[in-house]
Amino acid sequence: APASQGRIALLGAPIEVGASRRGALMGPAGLRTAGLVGVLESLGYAVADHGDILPRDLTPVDGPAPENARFYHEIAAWMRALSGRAYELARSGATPIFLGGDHSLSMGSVNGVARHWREQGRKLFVLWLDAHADFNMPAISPSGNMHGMSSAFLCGETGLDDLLGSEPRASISPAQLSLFGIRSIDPLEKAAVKARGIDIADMRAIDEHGVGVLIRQVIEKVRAADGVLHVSFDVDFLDPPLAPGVGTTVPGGATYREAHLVMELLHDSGLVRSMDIVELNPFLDDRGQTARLAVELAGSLFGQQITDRQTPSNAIGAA
Ligand code: 6HN
Ligand code: MN
Ligand code: MN
Ligand code: MN
Repeated sequence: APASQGRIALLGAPIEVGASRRGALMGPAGLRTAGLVGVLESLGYAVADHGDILPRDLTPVDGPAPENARFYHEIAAWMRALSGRAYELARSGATPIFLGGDHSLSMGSVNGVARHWREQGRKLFVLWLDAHADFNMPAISPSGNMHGMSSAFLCGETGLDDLLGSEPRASISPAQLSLFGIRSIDPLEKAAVKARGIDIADMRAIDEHGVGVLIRQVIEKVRAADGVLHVSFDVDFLDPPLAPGVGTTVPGGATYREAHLVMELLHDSGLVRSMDIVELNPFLDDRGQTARLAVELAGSLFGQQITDRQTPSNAIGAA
């Protein structure tokens, strides 16, 4: 194996009630079956698989629930557990990868990681690779599904204020969020993203400029602030024929090479400190192809190279 690249910590959260379709609870198992641990070990990392948080580990939450937030109590219990575990894993110095589970997961994982970096005096930036903006809140969501609310929650939007209970909330500023790959956004959500000035590379921008230019802009923003980066990867970022194993496919997503290039450039930046892989639904997948592609892309994010040549002359940091 190559020289040690450091430590990666895996933590699964088989949560699915944030989405309208069932099956994302099989996501962590699907990613393991597709060989996630072996790929990361082959790249030289020491990988500690912390298994899954399970419903029996959760402390039940009761009390009033906000309107239009489906399965609020269950999700609150997951997020309190996840935020605490994410904080501890980040603090341990490992690079955590959170295995979902639907995208509500990020309300806990990113909050915990952001709390750690806040204590270190570093700003955490979040790159949201997704077909959707996930910037709804209960007051504006057309579905009430909480996986469509996670990026807004992380930016401190109100309406789920008690979600984390006694877990410290570590919101990011809207300027620390970058949405990337977006092609489905609800009308009031669109207005909210605009009002907050969220940085957004939608599919039209990607078509016009290419992922290389746009990802470099994200990287430069993080670097200019001496920040670190969390990558929240919703597999519906990918074009549906490549990645059918997700409940919320939207046509016109990232191609195979666009997705790999995003991950390769992010790796070369040296800024990535944590990741979510969410929304994989093995029940909808076609012979494991989506799970395998998600694992391949994680490989690219953590240093898999096609060849070992020097990075191209337009790489970040090149003269
Ligand atoms: N995801 N905007 C829609 C909603 O129901 O709020 C879809 C959200 C999808 C969420 O894919 O993580
Ligand atoms: Mn999402
Ligand atoms: Mn999505
Ligand atoms: Mn989705």
